[in-house]
Amino acid sequence: MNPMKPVNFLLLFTFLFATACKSQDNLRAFAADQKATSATIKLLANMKALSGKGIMIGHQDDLAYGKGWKAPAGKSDVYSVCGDYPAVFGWDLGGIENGASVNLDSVPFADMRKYAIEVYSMGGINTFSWHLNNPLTGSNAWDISRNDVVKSILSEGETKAVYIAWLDRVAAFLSSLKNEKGELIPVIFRPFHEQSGSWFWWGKSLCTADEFSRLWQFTFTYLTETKKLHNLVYAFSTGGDFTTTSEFADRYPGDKFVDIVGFDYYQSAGQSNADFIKTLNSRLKTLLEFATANQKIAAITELGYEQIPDAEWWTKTFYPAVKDLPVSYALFWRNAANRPNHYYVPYPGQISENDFRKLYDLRETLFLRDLEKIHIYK
Ligand code: BMA
Repeated sequence: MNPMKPVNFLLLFTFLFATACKSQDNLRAFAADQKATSATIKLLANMKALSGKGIMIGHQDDLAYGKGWKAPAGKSDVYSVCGDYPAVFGWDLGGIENGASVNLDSVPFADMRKYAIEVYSMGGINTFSWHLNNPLTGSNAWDISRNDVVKSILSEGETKAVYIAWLDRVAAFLSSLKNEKGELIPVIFRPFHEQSGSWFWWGKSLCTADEFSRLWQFTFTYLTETKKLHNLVYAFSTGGDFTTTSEFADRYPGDKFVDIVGFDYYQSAGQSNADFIKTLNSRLKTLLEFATANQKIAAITELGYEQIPDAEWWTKTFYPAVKDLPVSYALFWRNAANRPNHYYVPYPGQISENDFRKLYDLRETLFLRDLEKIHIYK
């Protein structure tokens, strides 16, 4: 544990000053939602200004459960290892569409709301993905038995009505995220992820690029205009299977509908560290080319090496792949409480625990305490 992690104050204050000098109007020009709340615009601007100064480290479901424990223990595996929380906290809305009280990974939505508000008040960032069920078959997100789901959402019919009712529930949840003054908390919304693969009903071989874009645009317009929800930062995230910017953007719905661009990438069992570094690094360079040209924030929206079977993975494999690149954040996937081999950050006693602390100690990796100093919503 090293609470004295070195911080480059000069850089932090320089960027804060730079951000403060730009008018809200200038900053707003780059937001997908032109009516985004000023705290949402500030979040975007600060994320942009931070990119290149340090990479924020995130963890899915960090406060809800971890290796061998489940709330209400009130723990965090990241905190147990390095004495600080992640900067970015991932949550998943899967199940909310049915009015369920817990999500697909058994996190009660009432707790998720509480955690997200807590994260905001500690100065951290929340990002929500949505493994939503299949609105045509009623089965789960992985049900790819029909290739006309997106098409039927876009037609005037029953599936569209079902999908709209689901969006209403998502909107109700996201609009319940308020601070103590009753103001909406800005959060990242990352729907329809990994659409470049074909394992979810919204995947590549299950709809055309045009249908996918229209689904995204419909969702965006419904949430912003019909539901008047203006606290969302929109993240478009593909799988890690592209090599060119045009492959990356195959299903990109357009600059007016997206704030963050990213992709999900995992080290697979049997993949060498060298290959992982090379592949992740080259995907990031392509992503950054696209992000720069389109003035978007770039992130690794999901990442990890299941069970981290390498004691020095953090500083010898992960960090070399991202070093010196202006990537905003990397979200490591969940430490499942109910699947013993499904974890992506160390817990006390795990073989990579010391190395994770070394990653934490690097000036260029940002955790919650670093964000506390920045005031990312101001
Ligand atoms: C997957 C796995 C599943 C989980 C899903 C949604 O990658 O972690 O166990 O249900 O994400 O969080």
